[in-house]
Amino acid sequence: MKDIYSLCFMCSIRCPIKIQVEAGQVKWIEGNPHVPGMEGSLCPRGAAGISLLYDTERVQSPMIRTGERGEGKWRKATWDEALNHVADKLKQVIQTHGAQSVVLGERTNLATHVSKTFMKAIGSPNHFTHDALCKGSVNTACRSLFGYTDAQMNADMKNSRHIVLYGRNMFEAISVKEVNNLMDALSAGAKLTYIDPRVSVTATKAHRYWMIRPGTDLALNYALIHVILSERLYDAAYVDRWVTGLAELQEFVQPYTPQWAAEETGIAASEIIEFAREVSSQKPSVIFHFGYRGAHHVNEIYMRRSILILNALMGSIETKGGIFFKKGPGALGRKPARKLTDQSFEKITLPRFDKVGTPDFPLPDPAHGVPQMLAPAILNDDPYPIRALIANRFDPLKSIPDTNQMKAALNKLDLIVAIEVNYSDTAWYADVILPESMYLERLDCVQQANGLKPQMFLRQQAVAPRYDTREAAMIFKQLGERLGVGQYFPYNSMEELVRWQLEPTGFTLEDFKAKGFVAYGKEQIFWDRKDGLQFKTPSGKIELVSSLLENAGFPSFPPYESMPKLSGNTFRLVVGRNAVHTHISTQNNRYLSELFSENVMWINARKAAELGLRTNDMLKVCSSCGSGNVKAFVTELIHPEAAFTLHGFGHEAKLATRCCGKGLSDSVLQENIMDRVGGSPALHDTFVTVKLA
Ligand SMILES: Nc1nc2c(c(=O)[nH]1)N[C@H]1C(S)=C(S)[C@@H](COP(=O)(O)OP(=O)(O)OC[C@H]3O[C@@H](n4cnc5c(=O)[nH]c(N)nc54)[C@H](O)[C@@H]3O)O[C@H]1N2
Ligand SMILES: Nc1nc2c(c(=O)[nH]1)N[C@H]1C(S)=C(S)[C@@H](COP(=O)(O)OP(=O)(O)OC[C@H]3O[C@@H](n4cnc5c(=O)[nH]c(N)nc54)[C@H](O)[C@@H]3O)O[C@H]1N2
Ligand code: SF4
Ligand SMILES: [Mo]
Repeated sequence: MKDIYSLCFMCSIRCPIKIQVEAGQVKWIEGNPHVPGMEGSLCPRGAAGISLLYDTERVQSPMIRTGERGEGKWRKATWDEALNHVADKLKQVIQTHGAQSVVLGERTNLATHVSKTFMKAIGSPNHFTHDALCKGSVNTACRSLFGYTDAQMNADMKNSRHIVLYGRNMFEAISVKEVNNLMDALSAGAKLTYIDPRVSVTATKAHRYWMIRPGTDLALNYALIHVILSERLYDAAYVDRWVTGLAELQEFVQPYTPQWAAEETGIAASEIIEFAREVSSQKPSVIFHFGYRGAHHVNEIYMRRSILILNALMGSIETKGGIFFKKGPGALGRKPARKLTDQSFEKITLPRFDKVGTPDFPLPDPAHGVPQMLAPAILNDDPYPIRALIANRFDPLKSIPDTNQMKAALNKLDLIVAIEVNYSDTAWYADVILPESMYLERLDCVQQANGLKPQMFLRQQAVAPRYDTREAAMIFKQLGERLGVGQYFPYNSMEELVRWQLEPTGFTLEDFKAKGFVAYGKEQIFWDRKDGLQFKTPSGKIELVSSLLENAGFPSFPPYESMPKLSGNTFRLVVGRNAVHTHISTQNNRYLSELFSENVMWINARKAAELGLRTNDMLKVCSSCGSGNVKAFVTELIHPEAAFTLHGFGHEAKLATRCCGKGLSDSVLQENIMDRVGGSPALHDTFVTVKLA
């Protein structure tokens, strides 16, 4: 038995793992015992990686479509044949419509610098990642206050005294280290406050749980800020030194009293006041967690800013037990791993397909773009015709709101390529599928893991590929060569690429064998709170009145707009995850589909009684853009205005036999509406009607 240290990829948290291999077979996977917070533990999906490895329903060789799109008629192809086919089509598209008519969308991954290089090399500005769908508005909110993205920040839960989670369902929407840190904090006496219109597993572990009226967290936060400022509960020394715009904030929150918020949120004014006092007494070691998925409402950026502002008032930014900025090797005078995107490319002057970075859409992060603009851009040839889509580890049909709109858009394309491991719905709809080796079968690009201690991790290959599959970084290189830009890919194997990446770091590939990671230094790095906080805003401080927002013509504190009260059989659709599945990608996993095979719709018991609905009744659910059937789950554990379902079900790919046709896909119902300032879709701003099917 051999131990191999690697990184899980059953979801993109990438937990460090130890894989036990015997005679070329994976026998066991567990959390990497050398990594604090992992120590052997794994989530159910991580453990089910073995089942993905041995899955006979994976894509096993390159496939070229022979029937109509979505009909499911395929022929197997060799790699040469499939890559030549894709390269020839891309050449035609580029010749006729220009390189900008090629779009590449992917879930951010370790080889993202390779796919970005591919796009820069062919001259297209149109690389996007999933980021905005997940947390684009959180990203923009963080930049508006601190000049850093959410990805450059984290929370030191382990040392916190009070943790406040707004629908951050940590015990079900899992990151293993985070779960363990939260449990450690709770064992050490920290308090947990959890706010969600639905009693999630995390709610059941909290000291204080508020079943908030859906969509009204911003009202709650304005009232909390009101109390904290009027009772002077904030960290005055920190705020005086590091925060600008307090006077404007104070004036703004004047009308937002706890009594006002009680009406909007359903949370009693006395509880809001009591909580503000309690949490402030523990400052600065408190965390108002800025969330993970922040793609709920059209005013999302302001909700996320209000959470971050609460931290600023508590002085909990850049402190033990609070929120901190991640430090890179530069903090120790060292160098990070190289990326292919560090090379120089010809400048691309055309705007992006989503217009991010133009006056139309100034604030979302251009490193990620805005995926939900894809269908409107294709359908309207706006800003120009788009003719080819490469979807890498990403499923636009299920992961972007309004599936019907997306299908219409895909129908307009000359070429759809999916780089996949499974028959996802988008792969099923594609013209060509290029199968990637799954994570246990490949050496991947270096993971630069910045944090309190900068480190690097490596996904090391555990076993040889079972089928005729390749790594995405090799696929992009081989496509690049066929398009005449092979010089940007200076490697012939993953090992050569990783060695090239590591050159400036002072570490070698061999250094990763023992534990799967290397550390640049031993000590935690915090900046000096007296004089050394390095905010990247124009003022060098936390900008409550944000130059980023104001310079782009957006207010820092827009007046609160009340959420409409719902009645009858109309509900606000809210969605989320459970511990067993990853988004849209694990529903066909043999182990996980046995544990949980079909989503249901949570309906409040009192409302269900009014409407004559019972658990297991088949419901017909309609929105303005789609409809479908799903079973009812009648419960007191949800607010009467919300209807909740798990994301990721209702698969259409017939070769994914364990999940095809089971449950309902939320993206069919969700309207393609968004936070135009922050950049995220508003996944919880669709109203649905519910009746017996
Ligand atoms: N309607 C709706 N849309 C959403 C959300 C929602 O709740 N509702 N959630 C949003 C959020 S938070 C996120 S993060 C995104 C996630 O959106 P996606 O990234 O699209 O979803 P995933 O399930 O993570 O995986 C996408 C695909 O990656 C494939 N895959 C898995 N491993 C590999 C691999 O090693 N190589 C390759 N090439 N492919 C692989 C899977 O088979 C799957 O088809 O969706 C967002 N979109
Ligand atoms: N098991 C598992 N773990 C995962 C993932 C996965 O797919 N599966 N994906 C990872 C990724 S990419 C992400 S983004 C994270 C997501 O992590 P989270 O953001 O924590 O998870 P979601 O399930 O998307 O959270 C939605 C929660 O918000 C609640 N909610 C709905 N409306 C409101 C509201 O108005 N106010 C408040 N306060 N709450 C509301 C919902 O009821 C639900 O419980 O999980 C990560 N971990
Ligand atoms: S949270 Fe679970 S599925 Fe995601 S990387 Fe970690 S172990 Fe794997
Ligand atoms: Mo996400």
